[in-house]
Amino acid sequence: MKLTRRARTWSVATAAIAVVVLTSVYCAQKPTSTVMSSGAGKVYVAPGTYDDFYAFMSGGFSGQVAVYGLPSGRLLKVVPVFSQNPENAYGYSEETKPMLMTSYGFIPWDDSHHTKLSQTNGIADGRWLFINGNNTPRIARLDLATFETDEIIEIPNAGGNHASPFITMNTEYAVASTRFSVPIPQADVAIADYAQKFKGTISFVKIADDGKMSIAFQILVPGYNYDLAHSGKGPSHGWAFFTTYNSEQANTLLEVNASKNDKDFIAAVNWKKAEEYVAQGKAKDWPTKYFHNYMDPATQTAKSEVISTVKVLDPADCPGMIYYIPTPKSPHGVDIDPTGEYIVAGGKLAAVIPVHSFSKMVKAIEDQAFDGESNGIPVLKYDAVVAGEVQNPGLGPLHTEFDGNGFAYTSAFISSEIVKWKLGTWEVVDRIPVFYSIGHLMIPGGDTMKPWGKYVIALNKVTKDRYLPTGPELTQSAQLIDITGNKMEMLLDFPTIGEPHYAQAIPADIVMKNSKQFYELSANQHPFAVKSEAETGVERKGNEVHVRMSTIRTHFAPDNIEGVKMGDIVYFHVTNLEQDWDVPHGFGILGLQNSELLIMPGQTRTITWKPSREGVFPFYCTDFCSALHQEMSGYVRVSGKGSNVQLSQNSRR
Ligand code: RUQ
Ligand code: CUA
Repeated sequence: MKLTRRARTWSVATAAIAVVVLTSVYCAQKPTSTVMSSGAGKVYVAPGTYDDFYAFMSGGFSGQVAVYGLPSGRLLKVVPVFSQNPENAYGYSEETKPMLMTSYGFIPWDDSHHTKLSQTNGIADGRWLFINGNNTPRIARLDLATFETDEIIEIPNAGGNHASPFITMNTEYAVASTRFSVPIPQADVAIADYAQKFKGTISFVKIADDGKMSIAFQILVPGYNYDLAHSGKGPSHGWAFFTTYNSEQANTLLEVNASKNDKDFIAAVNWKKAEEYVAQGKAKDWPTKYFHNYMDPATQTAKSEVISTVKVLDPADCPGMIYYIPTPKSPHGVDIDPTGEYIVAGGKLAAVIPVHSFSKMVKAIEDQAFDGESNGIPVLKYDAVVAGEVQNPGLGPLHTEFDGNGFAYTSAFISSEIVKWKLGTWEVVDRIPVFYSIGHLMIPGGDTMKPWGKYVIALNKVTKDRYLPTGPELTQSAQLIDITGNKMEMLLDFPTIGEPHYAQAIPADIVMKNSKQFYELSANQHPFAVKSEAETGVERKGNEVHVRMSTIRTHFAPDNIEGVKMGDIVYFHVTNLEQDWDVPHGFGILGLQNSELLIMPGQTRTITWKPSREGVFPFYCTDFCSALHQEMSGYVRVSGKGSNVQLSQNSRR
């Protein structure tokens, strides 16, 4: 049946009332409409009111982070991280280009998978958000006062930074490991020599009190695939856990050859021990090359430093630092419950969900309950470590989140469902189908010591018939499910940007009180900043023309520029003089081969333009800033190479 526009308007506008009416009047006779209407009421956020949670979802192959409000599913912002973004010149402006520098050169794209909020005492604290770059191994840190990318560090000696960036409970480290083993250090070797020559690394990225990242050390590990991770908490604080697959060390036809072993491993790393070994000088300084890029807060310009050595620990020199826990069939996710005791593996090809016990693991290590070793790493006895197995958990269990009330929720990719089960008894208590093919799932705080519960979000890989068709590619999809009752209840479908992998959510009041409204103009130390229109001007240095320009409602200064010549590169350094919330100005000029600029109040941003022909070129503000926005424009005159038109400007001083 088709809804008429009127019917749709009615249903939205009166949804809140409908909940009350339908539940009270029709409840007894019409259970299905009650479910639907109460679902609508639970996600309805009235105009002018705020959502309860911020949700931060990875953009997958878009390389960005998307910020949503929950429960409405409203998209609030896309924060560019690993990919250029012409909407606001991220990765195009001179100030932000260094952020995308790597040892492979300037990289305009990456594939981002896992968002992680910073934590204090095991609770998400809303200061920063971390996310991994998977393809060209990197970790980014976003500042949640500005919702901008503040820092990106490259991870050397890695191939596919997938098990990343999993934060320790006081944000001491972000842990990261290589998904693909590679020759380390990189070398020209035969791929058939995989088993002899390829290795993996596990990296510990130190996070300073101000958020600054640095690579503390790396651990060289056997050449398996390291898939996902989580850091311990509470009693297991000081340990980090990584799933592995391909312990077969296959290098071709992995779907068959890496699925032969009955069990692969969870690598349990005692990072406090590793720190001791580093302090004792056990780490070797390996020559390497990686970039560390960060925003200088004074100039709001990204800087790159190139680092040429990294500390590497070899487990052979460091007894007691790493153990393998046998885990059925190519495990995918590894998730630690809020008490820090249970280590839940997502055995994606397994018929059960194995749950390991941290305290049993410690005891097994003490008792030396080993089952031999794998490439020099001691393997613990499965029975000595396992706490229980969840039977009948759905097909293809991948990831688990927790509600803080003793229940766990596991995504099952193949059977497209979320399965709820009880910690300790391991019994499945509820299941709900999702549409379709769920990957990650997320409960606000659901991987911390303090889950806020309320909802679980299914982050689905396939959408098929859930929305209006949009050609061959359909939007990716998230689904919001109420978990406050005994039965899970589907509330809402909403589209996502790129492919949602992992996500995080946090109560809105923790983040919103710190939100920055504008940059202080008086604190702007950008070398080309202007503090008033009197400081604007044009200057020639050889074939470079530097324009110090200002914007304020509703004009540019200068707004007429002459004397630019063919062969020049023009640098427009634009300062937004506004000191008010939500008044960015934009800048674009005819034939700009770059992106527009979007300049926040108090900020200076620079875009370069190389005129390709003689003439007079209009520029204008691209952001509808006021009633006289259409008047906010100007001209640049471009003359021939040998012309004697003097460089000049006409500003309104
Ligand atoms: S994972 S494919 Cu996070 Cu389940 Cu990346
Ligand atoms: Cu400034 Cu439109």
